[in-house]
Amino acid sequence: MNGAQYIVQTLKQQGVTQIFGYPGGAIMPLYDALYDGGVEHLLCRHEQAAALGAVGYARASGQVGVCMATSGPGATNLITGLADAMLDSIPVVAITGQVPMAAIGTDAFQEVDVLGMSLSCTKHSYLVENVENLGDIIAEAFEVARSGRPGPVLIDVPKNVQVALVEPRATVPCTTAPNALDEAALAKARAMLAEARQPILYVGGGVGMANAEAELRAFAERSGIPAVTTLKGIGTLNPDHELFLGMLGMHGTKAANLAVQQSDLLMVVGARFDDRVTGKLDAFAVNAKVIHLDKDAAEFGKVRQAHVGIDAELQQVLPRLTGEHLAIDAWRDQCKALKAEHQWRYDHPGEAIYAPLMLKQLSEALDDTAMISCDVGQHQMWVAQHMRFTSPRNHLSSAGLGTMGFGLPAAIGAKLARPEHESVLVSGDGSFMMNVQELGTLKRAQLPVKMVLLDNQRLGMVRQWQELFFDGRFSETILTDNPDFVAMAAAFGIPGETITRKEQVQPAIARMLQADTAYLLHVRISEEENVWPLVPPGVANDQMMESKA
Ligand SMILES: Cc1ncc(C[n+]2csc(CCOP(=O)(O)OP(=O)(O)O)c2C)c(N)n1
Repeated sequence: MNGAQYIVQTLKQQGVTQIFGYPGGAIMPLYDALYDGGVEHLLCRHEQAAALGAVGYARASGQVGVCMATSGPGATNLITGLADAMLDSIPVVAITGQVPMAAIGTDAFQEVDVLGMSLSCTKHSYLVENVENLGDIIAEAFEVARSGRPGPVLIDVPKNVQVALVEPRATVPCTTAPNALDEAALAKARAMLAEARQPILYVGGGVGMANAEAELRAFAERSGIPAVTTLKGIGTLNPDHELFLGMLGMHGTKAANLAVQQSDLLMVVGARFDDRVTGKLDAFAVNAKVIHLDKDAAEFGKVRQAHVGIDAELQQVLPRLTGEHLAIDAWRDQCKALKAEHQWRYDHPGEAIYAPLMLKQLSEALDDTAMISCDVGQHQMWVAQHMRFTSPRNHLSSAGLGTMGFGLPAAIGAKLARPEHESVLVSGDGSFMMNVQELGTLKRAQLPVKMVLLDNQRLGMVRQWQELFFDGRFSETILTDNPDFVAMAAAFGIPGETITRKEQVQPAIARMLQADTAYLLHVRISEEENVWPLVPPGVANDQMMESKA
């Protein structure tokens, strides 16, 4: 067999059943091997969407997502998706074709140094120089992508390696052993928990990535510590629990931010003190000691000093942390009171559609297995605030990179990962246009992805900041020249409708969910609506703005 066939064989050995990609000159041998190679390949309409499709697939399934592209522009188009996967710790393997080894360094047609370009946005990158190494490199790449703190890995395969003949050999199974638990650190963490009067459990995306939701929920139940999550941690904890205070940070709940600010101990699990979480760092939870649990020890002290950092598998360490219900009744009552005092309000005057209420109604119309992908902006924050998630695998949001254009390809990837579950996109009119060509991919794959497009004819989140912090100078954020979105969907054979008034919302959601095809629900909303609350730049998280005044 040749190198390209060897790649397909090794991918199958890794359990790969779905690839997202786009062909071109330097990867033609691999596409030839895929022709009857027995692995599904979805032709996307842009390599960025192929990478983000793989991200969506990985996020929804917990498996490694796989994407591929040709050299040069195909490879550079993948880069945004890899950076997205890097910042959100998503396991992805990307395979790029490269010009033949002999041509590397000659400015050959469609030659770019994708390995060099990828180094800062992948966990690891390989250039395969010898066909003999292909199998081992691919096996290792999958292990690197999914082990420890997951992330993207790039394998660049020159064309001559793809066509070279090879005698396949069994790949050496590559597994990494977990670290031994640091018993002294554990004992210190237990003592800190026992002493704390106002502890908060601060949960990030790392818990879901480690499949440690059950252990985390058991710990939260046992200890009775009030809890908050990051954007990526949404779904990890029981959303209906009386001690769950919601998301913290810039657009977090008031209850979450106030409780965190008053806490004397932050137990941080699989989170990284992102600046969207902390706001003004030196004013963030100033009286709190920190216990930090993470699979990536580089996070300890990176942004906020930890009193104890434990680098361990979360599934192992969480059950060993505390056996008892902490004696913090007064604090629990205080947190419950904060939660009761700062409930969301959905009473909104007028006939126009109020996006937070609409998203709450959408959430109520879906069951707990539905996967919601979103784009970036106001609608993304409204999804995080007003939709209910019981698993982090159901909330696909580009948290770290904030990649506009993420939503549609991610929703496609999610639907392929879990065809039995509803895949719903919530997008904004700006973001939707960033990967709108993927309507063609939807059509090709005939996937019943449901799309809710919240159209405020603005780059809403930027408009909001211009209104609040740039004296209302709306520089390049007005999109009154948007296309007719329903007609555009129709051009791809996708039915849809536009709604503009509150009373149309629930029947339209029902029609969308009843459709057995893809569907576009185009929702006109006011351009003046803002996301509240908001921690303005440069202040502490307890200084949240709740309105323009
Ligand atoms: C690729 C990319 N370019 C620019 C931005 C900056 N940005 C963040 S939110 C936003 C506006 C998004 O507008 P839209 O998709 O309509 O959503 P809305 O905020 O109106 O809900 C922009 C331009 C980004 N996050 N990603």
